[in-house]
Amino acid sequence: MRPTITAFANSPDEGAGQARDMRLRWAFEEVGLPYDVRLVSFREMKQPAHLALHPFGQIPTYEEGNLALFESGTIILHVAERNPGLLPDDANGRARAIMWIFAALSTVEPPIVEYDQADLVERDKPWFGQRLPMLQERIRVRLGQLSAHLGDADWLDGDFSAGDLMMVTVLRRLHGSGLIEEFPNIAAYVARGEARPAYSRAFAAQLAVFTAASSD
Ligand SMILES: N[C@@H](CCC(=O)N[C@@H](CS)C(=O)NCC(=O)O)C(=O)O
Repeated sequence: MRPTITAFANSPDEGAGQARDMRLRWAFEEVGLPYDVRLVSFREMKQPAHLALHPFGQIPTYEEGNLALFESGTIILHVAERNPGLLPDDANGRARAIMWIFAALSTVEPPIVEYDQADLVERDKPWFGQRLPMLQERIRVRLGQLSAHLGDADWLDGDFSAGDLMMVTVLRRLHGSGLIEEFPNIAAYVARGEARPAYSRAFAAQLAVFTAASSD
């Protein structure tokens, strides 16, 4: 059954591919699954109809028949488990790929989101100048550890998997910060993910929403 996801009608990143529907779009493109998108405004996201799908009033959501899901990690796992291409066939390899989804979301993403948020809403605060280096250092620690694990491998564990898809989307949030460039193998890893044809199709689809909204 063809799923429907929700995405920002007006993405604050202006089509830079940071909104989390990008993860879903990329996964659908990797496995060749057609999907529909329902665009929602910030106001609609906080209304009862959307809150019934997503109790925290966010995007993305995923609907397929009578199944409704939220949380990008859950949705990626759901798609990866039901469609070949994003998880290895062997049980141990699958478990490790899933481990990397969790690592991306629960170990690498939190300091990156905290840095993003501070950059967005705390720039005019008197403590910002002191807090920023601490936030950057937390990210550097994680990137250093990830860089040591990755070494000169193309992907985190064998072939490209849903774990890489999630990790690359998380790391992309650092574009413009200069932090990725401090770790050349991580920079190359992110670029490798972004060079995948499925990634390009997903990016173009998300960008098209911004382009259409800004020409209205
Ligand atoms: N943990 C959630 C985070 C979802 C999330 O933060 N969504 C953002 C867009 S990328 C959002 O809807 N922000 C608007 C808001 O929180 O009001 C996931 O991975 O799906």
